[in-house]
Amino acid sequence: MVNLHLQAIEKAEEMIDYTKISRCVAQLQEFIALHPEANEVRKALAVKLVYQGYFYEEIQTILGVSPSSLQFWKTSYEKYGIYGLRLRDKEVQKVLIKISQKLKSNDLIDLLNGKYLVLRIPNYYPAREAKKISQELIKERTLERYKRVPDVGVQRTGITFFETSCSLEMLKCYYEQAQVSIQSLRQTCFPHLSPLDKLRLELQEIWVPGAHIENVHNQTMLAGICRVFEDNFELPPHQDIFARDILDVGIPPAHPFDNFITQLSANIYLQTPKSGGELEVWELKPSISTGKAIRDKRLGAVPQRDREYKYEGIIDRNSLPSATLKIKPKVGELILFDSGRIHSVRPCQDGPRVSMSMFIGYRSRKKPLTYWS
Ligand SMILES: O=C(O)CCC(=O)C(=O)O
Ligand SMILES: [Fe+2]
Repeated sequence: MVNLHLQAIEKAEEMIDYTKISRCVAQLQEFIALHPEANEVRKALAVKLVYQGYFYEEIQTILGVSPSSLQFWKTSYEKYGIYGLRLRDKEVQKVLIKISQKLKSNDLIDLLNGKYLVLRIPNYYPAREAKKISQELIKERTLERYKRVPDVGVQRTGITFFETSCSLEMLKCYYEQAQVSIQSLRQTCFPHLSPLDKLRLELQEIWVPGAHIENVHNQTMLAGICRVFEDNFELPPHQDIFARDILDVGIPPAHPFDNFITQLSANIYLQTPKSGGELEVWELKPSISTGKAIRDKRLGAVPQRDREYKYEGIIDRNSLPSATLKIKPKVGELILFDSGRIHSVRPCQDGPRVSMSMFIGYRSRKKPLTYWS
C-alpha cells in the first residue's frame, strides 16, 4: 500500500518534471527562433540540448562549447530564465562574479566548475602593507619583460615556465632560479608575510587533500612572481594553458602528465594605477587546437615580421566579441579566474600596476591542488 503510494508520488513528480522540461525546451526553441544574435542562440541551443538529455560531451562535439561553459549557461538560465542568456552590464557583474570575504573551498569549487567567471576577495592582504611591499618590489633587480613577449610592457621577477620554450638553456635557468626566486620574494616582503605565502598556506588549509608546488620534471618549479605593468601597455588577449606550455618546452615530463580539469590564475594586487589597468575576462574558452585555428585564420597570411606581437599565442582583439567582464582590481584584493578563458589587461596610466601572481591547477576533489609560475 505504502509502496503504491510512493510510486504514485514518484510518478506525479516525474510528470511535473517532464512538464517543466518540455516548457523549458519550448521556451528555448522560441528564443532561438526569435533571436538572430549568434552567440545567444548558441547558448540557448546548448542549454536546450542539456534539457533534452544530451551528454555534455555530445553537446561539446555538436556545438564546440566546453562543459564548463555549458554548466555556466545552464546555471545562468536556471537563475534568470532567458534573461540569463542575454545578461548585460550590471546583471553580468552580479551573476558572473562572486565576491567573498575570505578564501573558501566551496567558492573555489564553484569557480572551478564554471558557476561564475571570477572570484574576488577584497582586502585579502592589508592595503598599508601592500603599498609598502610594492615600493620594495619595484626595485627588484630581476624584473624584466617576458622573454617570449618582449614587445609587451609587462615585467616579472623570475623566469616563468611559459618562457622556457625559448631554449633548453632557459629551462635549465628556470629550475636553477626557481627556489632562489621564491625565497627572494619572501625576503623582499619581510618582516611582512608574503601575499603569495599567505595564499599558498590557505590553499593547503582549505583544500582537504592539500596543495603543493607542481612537478613536471622532478624538480622544484617556481611558485609565484611579482608583475610590474609599464604605463600605456596592454597585456593583449591570451589564454594560459600549462599543457600547451609543456608541449612547447620540448622536454617530456618525467612521468605521464596528469592534466588539469581547470587552471586558475591567482593575482593579488598591491598597487593600482590612477586610470586603466582593468582585467578583462571573456567566457570564451577555446581548446588548444581551436585557439590555434582562430589565430591562424586571422594571422596565417601575415608574415611573422609584420605581426603586432612576437608571441603567437596572442589573440587578436578584433576577432573577439567585447569582453564578458571588465574589472578594476583594488589594492590588497585577490582575484581568481579560469586562465583557459581568454583574458587581458587594459593599458594603465600613472602606474605602475603591481601584483603578485601564480597559477593553480585542479585535477579532482580528491587530489591536491598544485601551483606554479
Ligand atoms: O594582472 C592581471 O590582472 C591578470 C594577468 C594575467 O594575464 C594572468 O594572471 O594570467
Ligand atoms: Fe594570463
